[in-house]
Amino acid sequence: MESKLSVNGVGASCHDTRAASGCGGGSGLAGSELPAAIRAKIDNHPCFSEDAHHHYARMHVAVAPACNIQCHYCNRKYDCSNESRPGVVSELLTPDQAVSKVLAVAAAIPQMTVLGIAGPGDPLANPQRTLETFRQLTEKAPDIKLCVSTNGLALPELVDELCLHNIEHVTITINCVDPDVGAQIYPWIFWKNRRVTGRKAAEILIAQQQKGLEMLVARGVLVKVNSVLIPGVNDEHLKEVSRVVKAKGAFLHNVMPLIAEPEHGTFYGLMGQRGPTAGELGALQEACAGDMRMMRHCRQCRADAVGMLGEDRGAEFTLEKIAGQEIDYAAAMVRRAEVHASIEAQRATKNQTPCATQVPSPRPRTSEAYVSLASLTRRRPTQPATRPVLMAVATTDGQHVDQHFAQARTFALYEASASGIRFIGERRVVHEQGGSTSRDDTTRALQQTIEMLAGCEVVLCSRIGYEPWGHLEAAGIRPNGEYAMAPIEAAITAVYREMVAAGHGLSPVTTPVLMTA
Ligand code: CLF
Ligand code: SF4
Repeated sequence: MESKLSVNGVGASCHDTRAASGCGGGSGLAGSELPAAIRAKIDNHPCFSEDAHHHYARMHVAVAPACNIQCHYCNRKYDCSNESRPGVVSELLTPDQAVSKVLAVAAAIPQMTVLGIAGPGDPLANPQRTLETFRQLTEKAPDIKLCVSTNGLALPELVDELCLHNIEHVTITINCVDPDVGAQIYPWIFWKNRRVTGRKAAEILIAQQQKGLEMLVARGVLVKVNSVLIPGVNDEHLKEVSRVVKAKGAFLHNVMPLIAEPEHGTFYGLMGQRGPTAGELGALQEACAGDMRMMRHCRQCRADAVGMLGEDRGAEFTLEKIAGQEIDYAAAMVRRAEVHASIEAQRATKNQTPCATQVPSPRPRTSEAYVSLASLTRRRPTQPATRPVLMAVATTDGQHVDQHFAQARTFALYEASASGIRFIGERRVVHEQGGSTSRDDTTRALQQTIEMLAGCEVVLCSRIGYEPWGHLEAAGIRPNGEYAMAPIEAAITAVYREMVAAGHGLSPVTTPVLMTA
């Protein structure tokens, strides 16, 4: 269910760069306060530990095409948006193909520690394909954590089998605990060989989700609950959801913004249901945080995503590219263990560094939780400068990444480096055509925009179409829609850090100034 690279829509949750010292899962509890057994489970899981996502990668394999329910925010031609965002359809893999791909990625990207199955439909509505993939990987790649994300309808019946495959991390999308709310989100479910609609459908789904949650917790599995925030439908209600799932032992709550655009062809998209504003999302996350540990670094990634969160290296590992590769996984495991040990040594060193990189407690409010490079620099004035990166931001309010690339006429320019973030000014594009929407004029306007962005390495926007994405990349500018609605400074900080991690000639990832977690 995690979907693919943004073609139409992107939505990203707030990015909380604050860190519990060590390996806290999200806001609400420092890692050092967690029992050792739980720390061991989340230490290198990039979704369950905010800190880990700076160091470790995940990958998804799209082996699960079918779904057993209908969500009003889903159109089956896109991947499941319970834990993802709409995009182009994933390359569907057989379990054998998926396993080959996982081994190839694990050998090439030793930091990849987690394999998730999250779509493009519901993994547990495709139990044979999902479980066969897990079964093979348990045997062939025992050093990879296995993770699954589900709508929960089929969960209780499969909990024991999931545990057989050592699955220690499960995500359940729970948008409501009240069937009257559920009836506004789910038109039907497929249950015991028949279609059930309306309130009854929601009642069954909710009961199955809650039962599955309880069963997993009883077996020591860490459960993350994802909730899609749908203004006017479940916004107030999600506080109650948070309270209920926390009481039942869920580890983490991830409130994600609804993405609903008419071009997605979803019920909500077509009826004009809006998604939340950044303020609404932040306020709800903050309200829920009183009750529960919150995830704020979700990137709503694709069902076939590969790499660090927010990064997608899937194109390097297509079936065509991995065909015929013979992976010596025993050798790869040795190499992977060395890389992991080195990462852990770096993390240990960082955690011993006196307070320079630590975020003061008590935990700041959401709007203050973004630790800017600049603020870190103030605490480490001797940090050496490195090559600056120019980033353009499509923004309407000068504070958030909130504008579609195609609608932006003015871009705010920022320079990011290890020394901090600096606002440079604005660049404005004046399109020469007279407002025509002909293909030639649209292409010319795009070229003018790209010329205007000369010198920029990254352009941040809330959404971007497939075609401009390709043109920007061809011009050497990296489009980034991962931080829709996020505060600009937080988004730039995160992107810069990802570039460092990916090796773009910037300061090494060990640079203390960037280690905000
Ligand atoms: Fe994948 Fe999900 Fe496992 Fe992570 S993603 S199945 S828990 S390994 Fe992570 Fe991606 Fe957000 Fe999901 S950033 S969409 S929360
Ligand atoms: Fe779509 Fe909902 Fe099924 Fe996911 S669970 S594939 S969002 S209908």
